[in-house]
Amino acid sequence: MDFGSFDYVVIGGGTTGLALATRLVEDPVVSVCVLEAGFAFKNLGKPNVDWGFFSTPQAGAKGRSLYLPRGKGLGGSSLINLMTLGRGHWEEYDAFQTLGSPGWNWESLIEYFRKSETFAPTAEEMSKLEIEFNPAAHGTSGPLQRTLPKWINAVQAPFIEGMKSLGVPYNPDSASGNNTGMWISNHSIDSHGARSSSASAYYSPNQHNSHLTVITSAQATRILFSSSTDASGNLVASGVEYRKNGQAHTVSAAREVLLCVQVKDLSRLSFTNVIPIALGTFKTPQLLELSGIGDKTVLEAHGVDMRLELPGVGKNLRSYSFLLDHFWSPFVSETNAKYESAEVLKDPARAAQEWQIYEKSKTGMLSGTCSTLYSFLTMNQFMGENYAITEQMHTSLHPSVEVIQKQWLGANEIPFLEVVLFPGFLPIAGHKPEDGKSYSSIFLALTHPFSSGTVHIASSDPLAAPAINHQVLDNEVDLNILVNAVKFARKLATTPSLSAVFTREVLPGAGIQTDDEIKDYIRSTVDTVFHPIGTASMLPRELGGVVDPSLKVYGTSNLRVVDASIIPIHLSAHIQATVYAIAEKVTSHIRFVLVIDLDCIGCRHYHS
Ligand SMILES: Cc1cc2nc3c(=O)[nH]c(=O)nc-3n(C[C@H](O)[C@H](O)[C@H](O)COP(=O)(O)OP(=O)(O)OC[C@H]3O[C@@H](n4cnc5c(N)ncnc54)[C@H](O)[C@@H]3O)c2cc1C
Ligand SMILES: *[C@@H]1O[C@H](CO)[C@@H](O)[C@H](O)[C@H]1NC(C)=O
Ligand SMILES: CC(=O)N[C@H]1CO[C@H](CO)[C@@H](O)[C@@H]1O
Repeated sequence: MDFGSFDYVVIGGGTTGLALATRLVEDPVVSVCVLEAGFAFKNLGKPNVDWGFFSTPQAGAKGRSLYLPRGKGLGGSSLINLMTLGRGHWEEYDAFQTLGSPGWNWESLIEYFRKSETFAPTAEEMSKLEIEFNPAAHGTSGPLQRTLPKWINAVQAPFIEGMKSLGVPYNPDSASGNNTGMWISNHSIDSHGARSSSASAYYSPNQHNSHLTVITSAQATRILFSSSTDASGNLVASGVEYRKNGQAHTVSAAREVLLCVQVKDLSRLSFTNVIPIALGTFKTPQLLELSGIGDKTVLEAHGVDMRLELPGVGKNLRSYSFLLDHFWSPFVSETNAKYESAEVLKDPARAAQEWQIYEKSKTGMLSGTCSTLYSFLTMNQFMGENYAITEQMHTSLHPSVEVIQKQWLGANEIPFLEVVLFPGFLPIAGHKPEDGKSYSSIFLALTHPFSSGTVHIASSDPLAAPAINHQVLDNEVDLNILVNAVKFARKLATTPSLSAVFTREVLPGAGIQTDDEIKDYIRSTVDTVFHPIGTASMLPRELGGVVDPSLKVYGTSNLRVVDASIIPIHLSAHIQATVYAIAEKVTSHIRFVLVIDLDCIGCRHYHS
């Protein structure tokens, strides 16, 4: 069955997919269809939806398979993420350009960070949290709602003092291009205390727009191509095959546009009739491979006919790796009982009381994620004398990315470690808090790992999960950075301001002292921060790139990838703000081209 024809078919109604689709239908003559594998949720705050992937067994993590949640449903991972908003360092965005993508730099992205968000703190909040900000870097009328925390744990003040005593400065505005130091978190939470996701922020206000068609429970299985290529020999995507209720269906891009452009100039096709893929870092390379686009050996191994050879598909997966098992945090300390920790919520009476506070005033422990202080440290801020890292060391990074990261290692400007205070015992497999005690955890994460992995199809069955292999900690550089991170946390715990607060080290624990013991502890507890990128990298084609600077898949006329998989080098940031900015930037780009292309305007009038 053929569902119909549209100007754009957006595959994936996740974080970027919905941002892109709803921006495109702002142009009243444009029609967009979104295909989403999951459902639409009435209660946007608490959907229980997760693809629930696992990595292949990781040699660097003692053979463990890491749990890799991914949101499934309208809103994608923005429905289940931990709502932290942040931006990286300006040089990290400029690196996109250095790596070969003109126009992708901090200066140009800042406009789209602003466009995506609304941030309106009160003067009282700002003085209480010692925040000053450059208004030019913050948005005031975008869909995504960004707020400051309404509840701050009492351990935070001595923690800030302890960090300062080790030379880590407080940063009053981390979102203006310099994110080093400590700062108060911002979350994708609205002023009523509810999650702001791409579903609530972008989709809800547009759900009755008749130019926007959303097909849920529709899992894309293959991209369809026209039998002939365009004038430059590029593949022309003509539609998408998808599965709904066990039945195969197809959806096509608008025939009128196709026809009109064919008559005039086929090279213009790339500007209309576009099929953006927004399935996220794990599923985008899978759909490309299922459609015959990718590395020849991978496709052959699974009996998929090759349509277009692009060896970079599914390679260069970069992900944060960090110390602790289930979610994060290697360092846990028992905390002086006068400081309450998240454990108090296990008492049903206390939890009910906190719910009441939240319901009534949208404040209290349940109004956010409890973590409100984030720090991003440059090498000299935590490595001490211990730079056991040289430029000669072996890594599994893409060579161009490796050159840049090695420069950053020595320069002490770009953060290499994230340190987050959590007022409680983070979930760590095999370890549990004791009843009645208070805890604090310090989450220690690599921001620029030197290991990189792959995502490929594991079979030609489109409904099967892809094989995800991070190759976590496959090199000594990452391991040494984390060893020094653990030592830094230990030093922090014994600073004068924290020694009376952090009363007993629980993890790694007093029995773990030598570097080898710490390395072993790291391998047992390392896990990802859920920020995978890079499996359809925006890099030059000859360097293994999959998309060009307009996010068009090389060798195709009208296929684009618009999600986290295009990011070619990692950032010292939680990535959702960047992912929204990418969607905003590419929409502006597509629409700009439509406006200046007079022949295509003719097509669109004909179409509408
Ligand atoms: C548990 C968790 C916590 C996180 N915490 C944070 C945080 O606190 N701060 C932060 O900045 N970032 C966080 N992240 C990361 C951030 O949320 C993601 O990087 C971002 O949402 C990715 O957006 P995306 O558009 O690339 O993919 P997604 O939002 O995952 O969208 C992909 C969409 O495609 C759909 N889809 C997949 N396959 C198909 C198919 N074949 N057919 C049709 N549809 C399909 C999916 O169902 C999904 O809706 C977290 C992520 C997770 C999973
Ligand atoms: C970045 O911010 C930190 C914290 O405010 C500050 O100490 C540092 O000097 C800044 N770096 C630059 C290059 O401005
Ligand atoms: C990471 C982030 O966006 N931090 C911002 C939180 O809000 C304050 C207040 O404006 C800003 O100064 C930070 O830059």
